[in-house]
Amino acid sequence: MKNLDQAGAPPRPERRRFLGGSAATAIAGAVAASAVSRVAHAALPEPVVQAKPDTMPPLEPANGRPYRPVVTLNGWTLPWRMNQGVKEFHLVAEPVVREMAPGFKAHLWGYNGQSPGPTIEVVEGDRVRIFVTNRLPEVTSIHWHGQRLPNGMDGVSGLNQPAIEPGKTFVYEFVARRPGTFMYHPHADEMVQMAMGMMGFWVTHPKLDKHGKHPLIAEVDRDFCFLLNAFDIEPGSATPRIMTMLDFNLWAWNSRIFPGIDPLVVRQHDKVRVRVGNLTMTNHPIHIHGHEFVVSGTDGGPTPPGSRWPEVTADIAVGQMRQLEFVADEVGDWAMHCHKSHHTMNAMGHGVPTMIGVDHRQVVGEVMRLVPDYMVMGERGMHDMTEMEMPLPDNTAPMMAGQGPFGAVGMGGMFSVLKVRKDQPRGSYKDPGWYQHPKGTVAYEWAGAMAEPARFAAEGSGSMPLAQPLKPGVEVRARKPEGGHGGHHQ
Ligand SMILES: [Cu+2]
Repeated sequence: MKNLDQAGAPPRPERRRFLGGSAATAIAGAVAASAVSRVAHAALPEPVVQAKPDTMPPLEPANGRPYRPVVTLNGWTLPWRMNQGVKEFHLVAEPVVREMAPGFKAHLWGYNGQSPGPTIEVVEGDRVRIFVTNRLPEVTSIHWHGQRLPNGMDGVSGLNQPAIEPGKTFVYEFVARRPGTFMYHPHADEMVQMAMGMMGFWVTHPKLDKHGKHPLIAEVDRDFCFLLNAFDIEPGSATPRIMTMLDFNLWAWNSRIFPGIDPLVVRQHDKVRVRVGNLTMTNHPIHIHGHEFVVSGTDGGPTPPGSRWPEVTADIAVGQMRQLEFVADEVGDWAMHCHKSHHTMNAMGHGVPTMIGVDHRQVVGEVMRLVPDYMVMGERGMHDMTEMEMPLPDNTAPMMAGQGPFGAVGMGGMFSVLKVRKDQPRGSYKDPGWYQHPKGTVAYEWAGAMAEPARFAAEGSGSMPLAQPLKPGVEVRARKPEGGHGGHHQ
């Protein structure tokens, strides 16, 4: 197995030991090239594995037709070899340890060392041959979600092919007929294998005309992609519960959770494309601050320009893919996240009652005499959770974490930051640090006199007069039910 190290990064000592010297400094393209020279005549391409959850620089195509490669958030692109005009890839389905956030490692199933598996990038019209080796303890198969291909290559085990037994390698071969954004995932014991993290991204770049253009697919400066995925991992454990149908507790982008998700770094005025695929069991309204985007493509391909309209949130349903495109013309650190608020939190106990407005001072004293460690959560909202140093079981992601330039961000899960910078070098994805706001452009505390609130005099009473006079007012105090996971399904 070959290891792919980060392009240009100095080798870490432990990696050097593992790789034994020169290979550790190889850049991604060189790895691909050496893989070709060393095994060009072997029957099976040597699989390339990735040991780290870092965002790898775009993999410039070393051979085949040129294209502008994508950047997989906290992921990488699988090198290939050309074999008599066919692009050959080797995917290995296997158990992996994925760092989902610093300090939190999950035991998942994936491909070539990571979950999700590596992104596969090809060009419209390429003939593609993919070797799939099964190193799982049970059968698997791969379905190439969204592709036009011969029926026997569609990967539904039992329907289109026999399932791949443990230890066996199958070969898929087809022509990438349609440009766009695709995914791959098993179609054997699907619920378990997808709950364990088996999935990957696939991008087919367009074939261009003689002017280097495509009528519906624009060239962009930055092209990001990630999959939406979800896990149910009890705090303190490392392996997902596989029988969970809807009640997941970790909402991830490429099996990473905030603050473990890398920022999307762009240069001001860059044309940016973000490709998102949803392999969770619920929809995710993906929201970008500071900019409007258009949906330039779906699962079915590029959208005709006349059908596009500006939005700031795109709902991405289960099994769907969307391409969001915009010009990043506003500098700053812009939040980008799923708009379901509980998807921007990490695992927590669900039976937390609403404590806002409940004064605990007396009760706490009473309880603390009985339980010295007793701590009240959520009395003033849940923000205290971001600063509370609560004892967590080992290998647990904090519920809401991440430190920004002004304090705790109070987010987890499906959250990242779009960093737009005027002086970001072209093609550089290096994190520029926090945005330096020009003087006078940050919200600030009011220090002057407070005006008395002017109550609006003519309050409405609905569209019709009441048939009966009102009884004296009743105040409602809402409180979430305690215990169990009921009613928290999506
Ligand atoms: Cu969501």
